Amino acid sequence: MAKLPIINVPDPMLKTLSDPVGQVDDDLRRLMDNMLETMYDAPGIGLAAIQVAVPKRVIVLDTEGDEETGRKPVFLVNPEITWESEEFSVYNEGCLSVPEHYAEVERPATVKVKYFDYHGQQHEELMEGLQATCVQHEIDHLNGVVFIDYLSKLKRNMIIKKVRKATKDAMIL
Ligand code: GNR
Ligand code: NI
Repeated sequence: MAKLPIINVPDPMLKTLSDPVGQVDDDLRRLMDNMLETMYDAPGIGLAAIQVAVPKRVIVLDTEGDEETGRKPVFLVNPEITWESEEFSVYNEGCLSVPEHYAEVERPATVKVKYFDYHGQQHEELMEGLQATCVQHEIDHLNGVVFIDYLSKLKRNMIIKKVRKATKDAMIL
């Protein structure tokens, strides 16, 4: 497995509409393994392929596991939300492509998600709580949307400016 570099805002790649995957093969599984290692290393609870500069509709999630009790990775290929609750929940979200900035985002509390797994098997599953928030955040990435897009233009521009500066400073060090 290999750790991949994560791109940050305002990289225009993060605005890309990612392409559906044609088939789940060994090359795709290698990408998913590398994404999982990258996510655990960050550390994060979700990662979309576009965050490692690959415009494919692939997500990895692990909102439950930890090092002690064991990892619970979930791989989602071509995920689609087929139902969402009328009830909303608010979560203070962060993003590995927007390091060190957090903001409250309101999303449907429960969603039903149809997807193909690591072996190309199809599933349709109800997700709630943090997993529901996270899967919606990741599907947004596949559609070129980052959580700061839900904030005011003023807040978004301020965050982008700070991340850009921090990214630049990190390159000099
Ligand atoms: O690690 C992450 N934590 C998180 C917290 C609240 C809502 C969404 C997330 S996803 C984020 C990792 C990431 O950037 N995925 O795209
Ligand atoms: Ni993110």
